[in-house]
Amino acid sequence: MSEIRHNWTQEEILEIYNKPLMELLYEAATIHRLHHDPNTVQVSTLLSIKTGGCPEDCGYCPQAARYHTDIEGNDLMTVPHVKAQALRAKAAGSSRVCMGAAWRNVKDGPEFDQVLEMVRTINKLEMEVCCTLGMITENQAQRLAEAGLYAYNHNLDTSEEYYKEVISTRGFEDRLETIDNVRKTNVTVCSGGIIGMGEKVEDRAGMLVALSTLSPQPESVPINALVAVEGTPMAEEKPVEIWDMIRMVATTRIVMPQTQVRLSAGRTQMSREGQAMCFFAGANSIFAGDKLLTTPNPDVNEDMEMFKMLGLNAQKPFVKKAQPESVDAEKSQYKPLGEKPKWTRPGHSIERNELAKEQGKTAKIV
Ligand code: SAM
Ligand code: DTB
Ligand code: SF4
Repeated sequence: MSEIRHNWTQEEILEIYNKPLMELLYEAATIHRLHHDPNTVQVSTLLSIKTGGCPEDCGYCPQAARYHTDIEGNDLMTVPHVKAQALRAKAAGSSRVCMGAAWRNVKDGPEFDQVLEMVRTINKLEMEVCCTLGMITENQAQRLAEAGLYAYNHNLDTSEEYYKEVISTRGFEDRLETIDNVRKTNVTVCSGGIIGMGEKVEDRAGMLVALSTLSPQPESVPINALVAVEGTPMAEEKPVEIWDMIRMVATTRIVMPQTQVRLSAGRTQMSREGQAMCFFAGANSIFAGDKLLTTPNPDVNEDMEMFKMLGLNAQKPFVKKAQPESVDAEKSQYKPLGEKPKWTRPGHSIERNELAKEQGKTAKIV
């Protein structure tokens, strides 16, 4: 029951997902207890260091420039600003800061150098540092690792089949390649996805096949419920049922026993009872702070109350893996290569994305 398997099939995963709920919960909770302290939850704070204006067409994302959403775009944050936010997050009980940038991929140059400085700064505050910056090369992953990065988030988002219905500006294989580049360093991998985008249960299982057959499996797997934002192609998607979230969390726990399963976007729509069932089913990390990247998240005090009520404790930093060292910029052994990798650009047409783009154009003219 406690072995790590890298050969899960879609049929096996579907069978787990569709079990009678009580059996699914019992199995997931049992595996959870074999590998983790069930009363400890890792808490991360998200920080959008570069918001909006993204060239990609991800159908779920309010930061894609082509859709007309209400978010306020920003240039890259300064290092002192990031440091101040990290200190706030630490004081509020977070052990990790996850910095997100609305980029397709990382480009070598002053902005990436600034991100590397943010990584060094937060690591020196004795906090785990995570980045989610889009696609990266092996050299860029090495430079992030050398700066003291603890984790890199790069979601597969859904199954390889359904990916084509969500994004046309990059391919599923690009995502796998970036994860592979991160794996060549000592940075841990955080990769998961979103449910509630109109996908079938088979796609949820397909995504879990793709993640669980990675070797090693990702150290962290975020399960997001779609936050349907007005102006995006998925604005009209119905909210995810809590039962789907519980089943997805439990199935993830069973196929990836050692992973930290992160109950991610969508918590504002979930009751405390619903979240408690997710923790019972094996979720053992959350994003805290009243904002995710651009959309709301439960208030920090509410989460603290929930932790108290459920008897949960926030995980200390670096208990799963030692703190990486931060090498200063002047002492770096990796030079930027200025590569221009040929990430794919399938460019096929996705009807709902095209429609939202057209509506976006009209909204911008008016
Ligand atoms: N641009 C980078 C990338 O795409 O990898 C990093 C930032 S991106 C916003 C990080 C992740 O946020 C996406 O992969 C997606 O899984 C999640 N996300 C974005 N919009 C979301 C939404 N509306 N609801 C749920 N999750 C969302
Ligand atoms: C992840 O899987 N979820 C987080 C984090 N990784 C970067 C982001 C959720 C974003 C939700 C929409 C928004 O706030 O813009
Ligand atoms: Fe850009 Fe990332 Fe949003 Fe896609 S998910 S539009 S790559 S910020």
